[in-house]
Amino acid sequence: MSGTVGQVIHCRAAVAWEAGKPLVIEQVEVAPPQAMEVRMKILYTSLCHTDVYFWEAKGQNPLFPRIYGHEAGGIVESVGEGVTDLKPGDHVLPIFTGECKECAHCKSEESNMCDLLRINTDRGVMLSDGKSRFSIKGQPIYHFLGTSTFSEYTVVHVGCIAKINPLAPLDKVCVLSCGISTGLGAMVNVAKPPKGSTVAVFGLGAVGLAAAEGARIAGASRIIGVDLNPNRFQGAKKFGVTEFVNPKDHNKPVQEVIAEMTNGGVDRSVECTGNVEAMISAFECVHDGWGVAVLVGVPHKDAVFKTHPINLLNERTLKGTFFGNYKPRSDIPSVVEKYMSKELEVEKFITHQVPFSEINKAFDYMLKGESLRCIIHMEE
Ligand code: CXF
Ligand code: ZN
Repeated sequence: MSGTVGQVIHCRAAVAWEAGKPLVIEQVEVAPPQAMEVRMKILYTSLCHTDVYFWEAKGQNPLFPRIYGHEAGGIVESVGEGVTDLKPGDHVLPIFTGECKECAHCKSEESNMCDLLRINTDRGVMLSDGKSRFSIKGQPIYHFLGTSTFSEYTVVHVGCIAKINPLAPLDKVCVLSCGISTGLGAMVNVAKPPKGSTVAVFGLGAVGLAAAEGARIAGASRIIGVDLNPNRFQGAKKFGVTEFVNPKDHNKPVQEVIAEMTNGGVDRSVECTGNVEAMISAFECVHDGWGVAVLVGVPHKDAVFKTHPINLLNERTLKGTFFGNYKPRSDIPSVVEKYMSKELEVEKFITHQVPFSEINKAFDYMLKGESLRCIIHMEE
């Protein structure tokens, strides 16, 4: 690897030239890392809904050409000036949001919303100099979420990199760099269900199933899965879901159905769809006196959450969370350790695998709703 230090690397990347059009594998140039940056070799990456959402460019300013991808695992190739805690050969997960360790958020035990490095979906360049590290014959290609992992090599700010146990299999733990940690953390860090409690999870995609997995780990006695798609119910049992409610099967609001099933409401609920009606149901289905609802799903930009204030006065708590309240550098290594100690299972989230040259298949599986996570193997 040392032969490439300080040099431009020529490698393959999957470039999105236009919104919604298949990615094209191209030869790209990847510039060396600048101050506080790390250049890493991606070994495995997986597709998350956020990649698909921005690639489709529905309702936002599209930046093209762009290299998508943010859930991944790999190895440090070289580091820029000022990077002291990472060295070539370290095993790492890039994270779409960062931790500078210096701002008020990073210094607070309660927040992971770093001022310097928090997610920015509109930026397509590196923070330090406003330039891209990717190009094709000199034409700049935009970054995505500061990670751009659909490339054999990428450049990431050091604050957006979690250094993990080198014994952890990267083809499995790569899924911990976004969706699974988001759902898991929402449950174990924010909802915190007491042992034996009753929990509802709205949305049984990868994030919701990770929330269910968190409830299982916490020792919840009943985990009620709520989804409009009955095909998801069978598979959800593996993640600890004990009962199912399909709102379409009832002619009253699902919060009333759940209240009847649970003698007044669940102790905790986690919402992972982003649909504002589901968010309201998730809040109103928690028990008065102690119930806590946690919002995770990303709503439509014009959505408005509406509930009668008495629902709060009656001692229900409404919370929201971002990336499961995990601080990327400080906390994600310990999530990897939960996998290593077999407390957390990640294999069951991995439903598909494709070689990098067939990355567009991963988009098809996700768009058809067939996959939870599809691992893309960079080395074929
Ligand atoms: C999401 C979280 C909310 C904003 C967009 C990104 N996380 C990763 O996929
Ligand atoms: Zn994601």
